Amino acid sequence: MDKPINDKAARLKLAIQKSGRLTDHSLDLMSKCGLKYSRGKDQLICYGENMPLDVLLVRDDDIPDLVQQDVCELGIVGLNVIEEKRLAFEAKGIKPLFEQLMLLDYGKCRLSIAVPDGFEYKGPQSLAGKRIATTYPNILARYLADHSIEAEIVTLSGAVEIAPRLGRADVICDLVSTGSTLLANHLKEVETILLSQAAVIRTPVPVSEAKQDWIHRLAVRIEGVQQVKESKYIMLHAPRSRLDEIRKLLPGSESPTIIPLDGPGDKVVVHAVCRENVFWETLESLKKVGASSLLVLPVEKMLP
Ligand code: PRT
Ligand code: ZN
Repeated sequence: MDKPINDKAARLKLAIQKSGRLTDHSLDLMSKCGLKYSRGKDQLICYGENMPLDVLLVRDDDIPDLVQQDVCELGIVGLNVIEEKRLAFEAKGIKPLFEQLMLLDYGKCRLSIAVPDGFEYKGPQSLAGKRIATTYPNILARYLADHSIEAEIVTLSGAVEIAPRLGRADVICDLVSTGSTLLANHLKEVETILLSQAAVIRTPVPVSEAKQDWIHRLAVRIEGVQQVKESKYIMLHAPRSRLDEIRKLLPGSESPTIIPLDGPGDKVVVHAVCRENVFWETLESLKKVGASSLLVLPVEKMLP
């Protein structure tokens, strides 16, 4: 039986970004996992009403530290922040006390090196002796060391893309998603040094059985939420003789359920969960091989 949800010691704490690119996605994900919450007066904590889980709203850079200090057992933050913190701790001889539990399907971006228009870039060695502005000094230092490049790292807290114009750096190393910020600043992306997306981190410190049970339940629900986004439930009628062709056309589906249709003839009903979107073209192809009465439905929840 579930522990009472107001048992303080059994309540999990999850840190998410307070205001930024990951905030809406992360709150939405928690809602889809079934969490109902009320927001505290200071707007810094969302108290879970139907799960023993409270959500702390903080700056994204503080999330790994909160898990490190055991203030929160869980956090949602970009791989870029996780990796930078991990390397920063390791450089200081501190063991990182946060580990990746699962990847999330949002916050996708890349950490790249970009050079100003006119810079003659012939490969990573062109960076030797240059000043590189970044907010990710540890990830950049690792990249330079891996490529045996000696360059000066200029650590900034923001507005990295204007550093070359201000004469503070020769090139930059910054996050990119669409690339339009680079374009607007006359910079060209030349190397990707890290691919990033949001991830759930957790403490490696053992937690109570009740908390562990909820971490597991939450992870399974998150997995389910991510899977249903693209999934569709498809139903159709088909002649039994064309089943092999129909199976091949169903995108990303496991073995479909086949039910004989009442009445004369050799028709069956096919039900399948497709793990990919079902496009009009697929339905047209299914029809061509004899399918009829096609129905595609959204999937709301899914548990493996
Ligand atoms: O206040 P706080 O410290 O919490 O927020 P923040 O300003 O540090 O972070 P925020 O909200 O900008 O980003 C949070 C996380 O979103 C990052 O750590 C990444 O994991 C992820 N993310 C995804 C991005 C981007 N895409 C992104 N495009 N973070 C930043 N950017 C920047 C990029 O550097 C560029 O300057 O957005 C600008 C626009 O990008 P383009 O390429 O689309 O023009
Ligand atoms: Zn930040």
